[in-house]
Amino acid sequence: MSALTTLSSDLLSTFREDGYLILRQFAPLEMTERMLEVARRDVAELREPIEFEADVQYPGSPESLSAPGGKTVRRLRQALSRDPVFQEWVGWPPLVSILQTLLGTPVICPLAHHNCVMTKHPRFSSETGWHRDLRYWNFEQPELISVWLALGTETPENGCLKLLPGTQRMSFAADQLDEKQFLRCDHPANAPLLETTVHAELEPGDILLFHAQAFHAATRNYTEHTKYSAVFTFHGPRNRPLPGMGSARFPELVLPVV
Ligand SMILES: O=C(O)CCC(=O)C(=O)O
Repeated sequence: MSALTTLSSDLLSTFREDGYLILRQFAPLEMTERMLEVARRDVAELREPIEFEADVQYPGSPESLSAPGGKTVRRLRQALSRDPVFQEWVGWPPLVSILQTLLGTPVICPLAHHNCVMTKHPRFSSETGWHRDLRYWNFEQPELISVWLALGTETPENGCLKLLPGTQRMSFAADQLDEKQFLRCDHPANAPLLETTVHAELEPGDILLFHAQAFHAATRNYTEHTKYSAVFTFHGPRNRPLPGMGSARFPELVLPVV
């Protein structure tokens, strides 16, 4: 099977309309299996840098690093520094070609955001509320796209990502969000929007592209098996992190044009 390398105008319109797009059987399984192997090794060895479930203190998180389950990994950070397979993935020509269509050339991968393998473990995973990734990012423009690659099956039972289509184009009143910029589920104005929830169910090798302004969330993992996903973010040539801010604390990878 050869990978999709160009986005049809229909797929492009879908992304622009909904703020997300799923491309099935996109990444070679041989590559996803190598990523999975590295992720399992690094979780087993607790190879830093790691974000633990206890660090985020979301509903379901262990209370502290020393509590039961405290050392449950949520995110293997800095994936690009863990193994060449991640560089192979972000520079993989079919992926870069699609990102070029969406973002222009060259495509740039910030090392400060995502650049990780997200893991969701059966016993100690947490609930991620509805949020936009841009709430804590600092760029000149909001135009960034994350690519979520399933390394295993992702379903509502194991905490797949959920999205609210079209929210990348919407504005929200301050009181629709809580103090941490999560969408308030008890706010009457948010109720109709929450009914539009879409679950991004994925199989290994499927990718979900989503805009940094698209609201998304996920539940904990209710199955017996850990879920693994490789996640990277990209922007185009006319966007830059704001100097002195968190998004500029790491360099960025400029991808060769394909
Ligand atoms: O898998 C999850 O719990 C959600 C992760 C997420 O939304 C994020 O890292 O921005």
